Amino acid sequence: PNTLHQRMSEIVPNRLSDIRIIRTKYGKGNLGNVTVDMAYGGMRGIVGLIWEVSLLDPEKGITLRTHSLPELLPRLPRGRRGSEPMPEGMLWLLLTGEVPTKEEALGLSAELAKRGVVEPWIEDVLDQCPKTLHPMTQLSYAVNACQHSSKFAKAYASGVPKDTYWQYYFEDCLDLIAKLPLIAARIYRNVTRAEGAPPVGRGLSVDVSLDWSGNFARMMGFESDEFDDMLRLFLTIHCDHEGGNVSAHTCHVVSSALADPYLSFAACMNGLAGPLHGLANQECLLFIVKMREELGDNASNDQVEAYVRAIIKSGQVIPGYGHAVLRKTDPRYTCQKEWAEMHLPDDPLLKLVGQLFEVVPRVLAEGGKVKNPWPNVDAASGVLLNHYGLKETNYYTVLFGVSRALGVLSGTLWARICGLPIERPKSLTSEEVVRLFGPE
Ligand code: CMX
Repeated sequence: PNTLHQRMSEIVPNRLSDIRIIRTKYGKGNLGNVTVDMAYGGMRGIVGLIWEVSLLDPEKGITLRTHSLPELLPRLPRGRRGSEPMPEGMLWLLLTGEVPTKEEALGLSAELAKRGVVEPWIEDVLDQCPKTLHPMTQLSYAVNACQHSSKFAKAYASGVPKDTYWQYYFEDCLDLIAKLPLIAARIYRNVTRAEGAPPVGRGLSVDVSLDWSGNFARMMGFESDEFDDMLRLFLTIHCDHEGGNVSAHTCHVVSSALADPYLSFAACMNGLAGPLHGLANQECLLFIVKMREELGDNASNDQVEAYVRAIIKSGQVIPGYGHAVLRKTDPRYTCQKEWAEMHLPDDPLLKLVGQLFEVVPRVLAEGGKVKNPWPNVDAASGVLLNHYGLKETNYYTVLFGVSRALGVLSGTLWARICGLPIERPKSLTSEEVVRLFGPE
């Protein structure tokens, strides 16, 4: 079958010619006005980026290369084991715009397994991290260290022509995606080891007969087929959420200075580690567990509502609810909730997830301050992980990050294919705002 690189090499020239035509025809099109409030307000609503691989609709949720999640999930190829789609298929789709055949996805899976090696000194660096160093910090640290073997950085330094950059960038992206399960599993094993036990040391390696998720699960120490399938689903659906969110945008802006994929993705992970973004999945499970401790297993909706109101009154946010762009229930929440209802219907935490869904949107909608009262991707994911024994909440964002590599590296690779220039929006001072709009 086609390798991903062959298919990309066929697609790239056609797509570049399409983009040239689009720019000639519509280059002067106006994408909207920017107000002073938008500049102070986190740039909400300002269209200022091209991100080829996904688009977020406020009502319908994410479309990945024009496919909505509910439409896409049944169509993505399954591997030799399990019944959930392989994230490798999602990677193929994001990069090429085409749903791969099963053979193509399996070929990519085998290629990633072959590339899944990490320099031993980086393993040693991770083994020397204190157990208490946050797993996201360790992930960012290790990804930065992998920059040592960047093919793009080396090619750039040797002066290769600009229109070949993407080829080296592509190599780095696949290498990095292939290394992530090994890095992330080592972090998991190290942070969860018993007090006084030695770090992982040598002996953690990718099994070429397993897929990307199966390898990740096995290296973390999980053995069940159901866990593998849950991980496949998790890694498939967390991959991308268009270009303006903190993690994707960070990857994009850092890479626009021609920093290689390792440096760009490490920066992206630092953004994902913020509590208003990826860290919310950790915060969300902690919130649900604490609520259960206080209310017990038979709480009424009225009790849940009183608990939620008290949290909001104390000035905290309800993790897992709200979104900067979405205005309806996140389809990524829905598919995780459906999985949970099928596989862990009696989990007491799942019951609380359901009760929160009945209570929180109504409470948040009161007063009209919160623009989106509905659940986002993080509202249910922790309950799944916890159910299968992955209880270390401070690790959850690492899983989000491993999945996010598929989307942000695809989007960023396409930015390099298109030769987008270094990013440099204009900023103003408050004095300048007054000078522009104020009285003499
Ligand atoms: N609980 C309580 N208050 C909330 C809220 C929530 N879940 N969501 C929004 N609000 C508040 C905001 O804090 C803000 O209050 P102030 O004006 O007092 O600062 C007000 O409502 C308006 O916010 P908004 O315009 O609706 O939302 P933003 O675009 O500013 O922020 C987000 C979006 C996601 C940061 C916010 O909804 C939030 O903090 N949610 C909880 C954290 C979370 O789940 N994050 C994960 C998002 C998905 C992801 O990136 O992984």
